[in-house]
Amino acid sequence: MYILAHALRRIGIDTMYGLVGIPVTEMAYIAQGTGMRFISFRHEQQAGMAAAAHGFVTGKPGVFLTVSSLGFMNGLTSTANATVNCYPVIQISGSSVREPIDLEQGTYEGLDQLNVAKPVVKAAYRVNKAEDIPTAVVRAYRAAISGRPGGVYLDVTTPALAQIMDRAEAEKLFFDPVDVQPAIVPAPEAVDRALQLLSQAKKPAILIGKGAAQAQVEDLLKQLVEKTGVPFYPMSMAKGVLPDNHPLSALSVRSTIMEDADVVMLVGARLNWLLSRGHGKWNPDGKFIQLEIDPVEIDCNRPIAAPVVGDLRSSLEAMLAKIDNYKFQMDPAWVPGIQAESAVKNEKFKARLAVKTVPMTHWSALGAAKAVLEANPDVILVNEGANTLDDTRDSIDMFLPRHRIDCATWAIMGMGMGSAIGAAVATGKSVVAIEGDSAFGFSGMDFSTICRFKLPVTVCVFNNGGIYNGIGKTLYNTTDPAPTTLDINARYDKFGEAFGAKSYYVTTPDEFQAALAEAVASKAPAIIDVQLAADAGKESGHIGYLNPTPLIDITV
Ligand code: ADP
Ligand code: TZD
Ligand code: MG
Repeated sequence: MYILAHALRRIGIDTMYGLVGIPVTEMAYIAQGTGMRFISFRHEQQAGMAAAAHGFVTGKPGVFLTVSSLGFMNGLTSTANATVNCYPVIQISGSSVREPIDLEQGTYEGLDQLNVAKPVVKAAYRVNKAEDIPTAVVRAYRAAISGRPGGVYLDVTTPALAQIMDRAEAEKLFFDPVDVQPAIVPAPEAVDRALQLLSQAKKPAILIGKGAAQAQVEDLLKQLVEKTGVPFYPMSMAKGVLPDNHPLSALSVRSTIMEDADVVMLVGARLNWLLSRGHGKWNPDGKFIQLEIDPVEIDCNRPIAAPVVGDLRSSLEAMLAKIDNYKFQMDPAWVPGIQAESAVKNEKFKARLAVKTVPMTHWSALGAAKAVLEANPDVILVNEGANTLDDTRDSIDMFLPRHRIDCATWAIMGMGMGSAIGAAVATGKSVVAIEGDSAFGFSGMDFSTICRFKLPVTVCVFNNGGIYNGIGKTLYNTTDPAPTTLDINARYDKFGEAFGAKSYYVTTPDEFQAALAEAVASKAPAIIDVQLAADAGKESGHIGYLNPTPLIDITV
């Protein structure tokens, strides 16, 4: 265990998230003994979400520790989610003695964890003896962070954890790995091909994804956008890479970009379901440039005319170095058109948020939140739900990179408390989590972790009484609540009382704004029950079209 803790410290890990028990309890104490922070959770999934947020905001792997069998499985959902989202994460789990697991002899918490993990993580390793721990930690670190980042599983068996070694012998095993995140420099001809296409475009656009946020290339993107004058559209977690109020932001005119742009340059963004996989509204004659680290991503949905495979820093540097060799031929009406359309849309949106509807809708509540969050641009915003997600993303402008964390590529509920904790611990900054009442339910108990560690996190629960809303109809002759119905009268603020945090119950936009401003200023744990109308919100928020069939009223 000492070897594991020291190997992690040696590679720069200063925080471990986790939930202890046999066989890793002492591991957590020992980690603390090396000067590492150990943030202990109520559920492993949240420890994993915290590690993921830590990875996203710092660019270094977030590490979390779980016990064997179910603890491991609870955590694995987060490691899988990290892999899908390209967040660098290392899940370290204790596991039982191997022999009785392999013979299925019914050992304590026996599970072949390595093989369960393998299909859903970027890489998985098992350490059976203490001598291998330093190498295993370095391999896990490299796997998490190099190339396309992802979730890595490190299985540490009980014998390896328990093994005692001579200290001097153990010290000889440690080493400092060289160049753990090597630059991947794009081919010069790929860079020229991309610049050629971008410069000849009449209606070009740059689409920024969360890969760009993670790669911390905001300085280079700013140069590229401002030098070329090409408008940009940020994906949800790329909001703030360049400020949302930048004159070249096309945030409000996504459809125009999709339908009219002739060349779109994807920067750390995938053409996945979030972008209709390149079909639907997209201009069928439009061409794509893709700056991407993983060569296998290219062409996965639409042919990519100019792939630039490399790490974003190297690729953007290479493009900027050659950009003056190219004459940009953008249609002079393209950007003014986008700006004029944006101005109209922004005005409409502003008017919608200004209406102080009571009982509150998502919009009237967000009008209040917007005032506070935009006055505190350095607050990190965590956001999940359906309507609560979509409407918050559309309402709250971001001005700084890596300040928005949400349910992302898998659209999962249950990232809220963990992500808020990871973001607050990793950065020391204040966090506001805007949560649907259903979304909050998945991770709510880890609000107590926010309180135990006295983190500057304010949780706002948008209570409309259900999944999508609180007016789910009971279609058949049952006395049970509708499948989407939760509790419109629930008082989520009582969590604050239970765990010693500031708590507020608000029913009007003005009350919400005052409470949120006070809670953020306090830099202490706080929870606000934001009482919405039960009919606020529609099925599946903005993605109702993905439901296989509309909700129909058939009595059988
Ligand atoms: P979004 O959901 O914001 O569109 P995605 O998660 O779909 O973003 O895409 C992020 C992409 O960025 C992934 O394909 C990933 O491989 C890529 N990526 C991550 N880090 C880097 C990097 N340092 N350099 C280049 N590409 C990167
Ligand atoms: N389970 C998991 C792990 N992820 C999911 N995405 C879902 C279930 C299904 N789901 C959604 O896609 S959104 C959502 C669920 C349960 C909750 C929406 O309700 P909410 O937000 O209260 O969080 P609104 O504001 O009422 O829409
Ligand atoms: Mg709800």
